[in-house]
Amino acid sequence: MALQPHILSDKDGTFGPEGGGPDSGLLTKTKTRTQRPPMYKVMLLNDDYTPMEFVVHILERFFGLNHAQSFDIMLTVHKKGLAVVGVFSYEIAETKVAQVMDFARRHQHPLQCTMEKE
Ligand code: TYC
Repeated sequence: MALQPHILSDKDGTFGPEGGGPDSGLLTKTKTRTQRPPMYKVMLLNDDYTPMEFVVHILERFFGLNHAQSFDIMLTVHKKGLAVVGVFSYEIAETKVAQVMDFARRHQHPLQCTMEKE
């Protein structure tokens, strides 16, 4: 009568070679989602005192915009109250805001620049 080798069965495949048991040689893949860093909108706010040319100069100097782009954005702020002038990583946005606020303060203009998570 033949022996019944049931104790060696591997119905669930745990012990390979196709299963994922110890030393089976199979690699398990873990899907890792890469998170993009949050981005921040930098905005200029309108006021009644800062000269238009000063705002245009700020946009050219700190945001790398040409004169026409700068004039357009300045006019949008003037008419609508505020406008987004660029979208940056946290550190870059923080630096732009600080540069604008410092430059405006040194020229004694009340211009306000803020940032907000997108
Ligand atoms: N409103 C200002 C004026 O009439 C011009 C201005 C534009 C001020 C944009 C601030 O962010 C600003 N002189």
